[in-house]
Formats: sequence, C-alpha cells, structure tokens
Amino acid sequence: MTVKKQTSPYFLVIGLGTSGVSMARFLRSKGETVVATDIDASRMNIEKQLNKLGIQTEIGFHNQQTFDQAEILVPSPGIPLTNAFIRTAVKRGVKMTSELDIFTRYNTLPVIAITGTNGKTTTTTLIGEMLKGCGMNPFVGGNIGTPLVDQLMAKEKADVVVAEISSFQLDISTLFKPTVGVLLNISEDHLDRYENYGAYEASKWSMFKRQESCDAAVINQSIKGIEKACQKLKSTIFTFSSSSDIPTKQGANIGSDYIEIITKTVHKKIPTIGLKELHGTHNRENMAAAVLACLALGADITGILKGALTFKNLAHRMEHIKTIDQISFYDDSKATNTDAVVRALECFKKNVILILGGREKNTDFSLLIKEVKTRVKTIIAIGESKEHIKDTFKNTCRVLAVKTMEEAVHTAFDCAVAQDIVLLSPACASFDMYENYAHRGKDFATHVNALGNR
Ligand code: UMA
Repeated sequence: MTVKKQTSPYFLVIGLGTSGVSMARFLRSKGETVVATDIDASRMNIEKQLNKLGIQTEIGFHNQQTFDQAEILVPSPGIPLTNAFIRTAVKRGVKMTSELDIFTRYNTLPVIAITGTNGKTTTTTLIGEMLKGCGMNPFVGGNIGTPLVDQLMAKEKADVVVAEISSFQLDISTLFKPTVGVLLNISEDHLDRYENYGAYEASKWSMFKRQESCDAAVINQSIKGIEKACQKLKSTIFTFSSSSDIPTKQGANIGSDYIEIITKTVHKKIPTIGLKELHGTHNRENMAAAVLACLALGADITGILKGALTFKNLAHRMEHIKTIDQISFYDDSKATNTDAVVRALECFKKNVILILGGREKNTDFSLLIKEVKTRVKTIIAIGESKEHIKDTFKNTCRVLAVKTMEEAVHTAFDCAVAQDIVLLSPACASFDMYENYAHRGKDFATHVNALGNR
C-alpha cells in the first residue's frame, strides 16, 4: 500500500523486523502518527495488523517521497546509515532518531547495558539470572532479541533493565546513558559495515560517553587502548582481566579456576569449578563482568552467586550435540567472527575438525592460523567463503570444501577417529545459506543426530 499524503508530521519506522514492529506499535501507543516501511515483500504478513492500529505501511518497496516528507526517521539497527533513501532524506533536512534514544526518553528504570564483540548474550542472560537470585525482577532485552521498547509497553513491572547492546544500536544514539555499562571485549567484526576497525572500536566505546560520576563502567583490562579511553570517562571504573600481569585495584582478577572480586564492599575469591555451564577463559571473563555489573548496581553478592548457579549454557554456543564412536560434535554456530572461533578452539588441545565458512564480513581468516596450526587437523569449508578459506589455510592444514551442511557433517565424520572433536564454529554470518545462526546450528544438529554408529 502506498502512503496517502500525510498532513500531520509523522515518524517513519524503517524496517519491519523484530525491532521495527515493536517501535511502530510503541510510537503509535504514544499517540504519534506513524508510517512504517520494509523493502521486503515477505513482511506483508504484518501489514493488516499494523494498519488496524492506525499505522500506514509501505511494504515491498521504499518510496523516497515518504522518507523526505517524514518528520523523524527511525531506522532499524540492521539498516546501515549509508542506505540511499536515508542519506537523501537526511541531506534534505529530515531528522533521525534511534530505538535506543526513544527508549531512553521514556525509560525510568536503571539500566545495565552490555556490549562487546563476543559474549554479550551470555553475559546479559547471566546478569538477568544473578539479579533474579537477588530477588529482583529484571527485564532482559535489546540485541538479545526482545526490543527495549517492549519493556515500556509491558504490563509486568520490572525494577531494572538488562540490555544487550550492539554497535549498530549505539551508532545512532545521542542520548543513551546506562547506569552500568559493560564492555566485554573488542575484536574484528562487522567490517562490511564500518569504514575501518577504528570506527567499530569507537562505536563500542561510545556507550560510556554520556555516563556521569554516579554511573559505573565495567571494562575488560585487555582491550587495546583502555588507558587512554578510560581517561575520558566520568563514571566509576571496574576492570577485569584473565591475562593482565597487573592485578586490578577495583574489579576482578581471573585465574584458571577462580575469580577474585575486589570492590569497596566485597573482597571475595569465587571458585569457578562448580560453574559447569560456564566453560573456558572467555566465560570466566563473562562471569566476572556480570558479578561486577550487579555489584555496581548495588546487588548483594550472596544473591548474585545464587543466581549464577541457575544459568544454563545457551543454544549454539559451544553446545554439545552428541558423541558418536567417541567423536564429540559441538554446535558453536553463534561464532560469527574470528575471535569467537579462537575462543572456541581454546577449549580443545588438538584433534579438531573445524567446519568454517559462510557470509564474510570482510573477514581476515589469517587471524585463525596460529590456533588452527596447533589444534585443528582438518577444516571443512562451507558457504560463500569456501574459496577464501581454502586459499588462506592451504599451507596450514588439510582443507576440504563442501556444498551443504549435510555434506560437511558426513565429511567430518568420515575423517574423524575416536577422541576427535567436530566443531561448527564458522567465523562468518549465516545469511548465504540460512535465515540466521540458529537456523544454521539446528541444521548442523539435525545432520549430526541422523548419523548412526559406524
Ligand atoms: N530492511 C529494509 N530496508 C533496507 C534493509 C533492510 O526495510 O534497506 C528491512 C528488512 O527487510 C527486515 C528488517 O529491515 O525486515 C530487518 O531489520 P534489522 O536487521 O534491524 O532486524 P530486526 O529483526 O529488527 O532485529 C534487530 C537486530 N538485528 C540487527 O541488528 C541486524 C537484532 O539483533 C535484535 O535482536 C532485534 O533488532 C531486537 O532488538 C540480531 C543481530 O544479528 C540478533 N545483531 C547483530 C549481532 O549480534 O551481531 C548486531
């Protein structure tokens, strides 16, 4: 449907995925005039529902005039700001805002915000569990899947918002100011969207930009440039690290089987052996960051640790699918960048058969060579990037290119002997073959589960 000429100023919500649909509904619930558009005709299924609420829609196409005549554009986080319709309208003087800024304008609750290249969803979920352990009722949302504005429309009263925040969301925010901000790590990702790595790093650091002295920042000490970046922050800083030689004065020191918390009110060594759902160094970092974030909010350590015990490992993150003939199959489909693959490989000493590939994001696979050399015996290359992978690892290990996930699983099983690990950890997005990483992980698990003993 093409939008009728609007006489009143309107918000134009761009993209009708999870985020856009919630945003359109929220703005309408506040009495705003809302027009919503999505370039994909398959989103037509929500048209009626939105029209019923009084939201006009343009689905299956974008119309420059609708962009130019809007008062304020609200792009979904996945839509790059280089989008020609947006750029033209902005050049012509149309204002733009973001999901985060609209949320910030209306939100009255304290916010713990978690960003970083990897570990965001695990840490966000963990913080939610910890706060529940303290008897609180957190709303857990953001990039993890439930848009933040859903909290503003929710009937159930929350007392704190735990928000997973992506760099895409931060890019167009001018108001967002978390009570507690957590920066887990920064490594190469999304280089198809950012001009360069520096721009991606800057996007992550921008989360702390508007914090004040009453706010807190929980930051991984190992992030390059931390000293300089922290000089600009007004908030109280807590650091954590598993690799720094200099112990933290305020934050967490992480050992191979413990996390030592040091704050003004708590000095405690937490053994991590009992935390069976949180394997590997990266998960001890996630745990340390989560404990510090909850403490910074004023939560009590006993409740925090009680909550941590209820945490269950999330699907498609080093998820053990099955062991057949002493060959273990792991689904780490969520590993969509090289750093996540390094962290997955670190969990195994050697004998890994690695299923790698998908849609690249200007990915530099050579960042994996060191780990692959010591731990991987065969790479099974899939998806659009298979030729790039073959070329990168031709002098490192055996690389076999395949066409489908089924072929990848069968080839891996054929190559494997007892005690080997078959690991799907692709370092790429899934959109060349799948709807999303979960769809890819499920396909992997389906083919693994269909394998019989040899
Ligand atoms: N679209 C247009 N015009 C365009 C381009 C796209 O209309 O020019 C439409 C598409 O047809 C589609 C919609 O925009 O219907 C998609 O918007 P979106 O990509 O923002 O996706 P949403 O479904 O709204 O999901 C977004 C986040 N997606 C991205 O940031 C890419 C989700 O994070 C988030 O869970 C959700 O909002 C709720 O807040 C996902 C993600 O992949 C998990 N995030 C990235 C990551 O974690 O690496 C950042």
